[in-house]
Amino acid sequence: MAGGEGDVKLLGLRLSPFVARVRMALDAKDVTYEYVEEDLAAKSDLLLASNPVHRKVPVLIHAGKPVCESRVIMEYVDEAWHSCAPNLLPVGALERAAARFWAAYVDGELFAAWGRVMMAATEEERAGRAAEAAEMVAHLEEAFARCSNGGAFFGGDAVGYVDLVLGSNLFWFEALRRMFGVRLIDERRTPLLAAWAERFGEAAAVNGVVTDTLVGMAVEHAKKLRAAAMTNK
Ligand SMILES: N[C@@H](CCC(=O)N[C@@H](CS)C(=O)NCC(=O)O)C(=O)O
Repeated sequence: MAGGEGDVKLLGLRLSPFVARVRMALDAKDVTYEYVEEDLAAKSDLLLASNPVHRKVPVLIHAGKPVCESRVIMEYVDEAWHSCAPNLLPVGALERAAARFWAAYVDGELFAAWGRVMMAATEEERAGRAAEAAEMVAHLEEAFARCSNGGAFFGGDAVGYVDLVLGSNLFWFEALRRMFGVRLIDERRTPLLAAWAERFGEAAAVNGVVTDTLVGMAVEHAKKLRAAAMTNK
């Protein structure tokens, strides 16, 4: 194990972007860990005891101590395995602040926005919601130009914090494209992000976590969520 700092366990859910980013962060730093898939309809005692406040995945358990909330976990992984390349957060204080800002923007705004695209009841409603999400993605296109400094990733030459936070949503974006033909990142409107998404998909830490099978699972899950929402109307 890289870092040699004791046992690492991750409580997760394959379809969760919050979990996927943590898995990719651990893989990027070559940290060996045990992955435990949770059933959110019957949460394990370990999950409830480890995250009694939110009762959500992911939870990282390192040497018996839990760390909750995906972005907190990523920062923890970066610090606990600081000697293992790559650094997830940039080195400079201003660059770190920018990375945290954009990661919070993805989670606080874009995540809910693409969820609304997925759950729209009519094509007209979906078009409006897709336009809202596209505006957010346009901000991220500008952020990429600034943060990447001409490099391949938000983090520069290597996949970093913002790459993993945004990139962990990409398999859901692909599910939206397959289901509804909605392209949140597209070559015409957001050419930098379109090229970035290609590179991100090829990065070693991403392969194995985000797969075509996972996109298929996301499509099936989205269909179930939509059916449940229609029945509850
Ligand atoms: N802000 C949290 C969000 C985690 C989250 O929403 N996890 C969902 C799965 S995608 C969950 O565990 N939900 C269980 C529940 O709501 O009961 C993070 O970044 O870790």
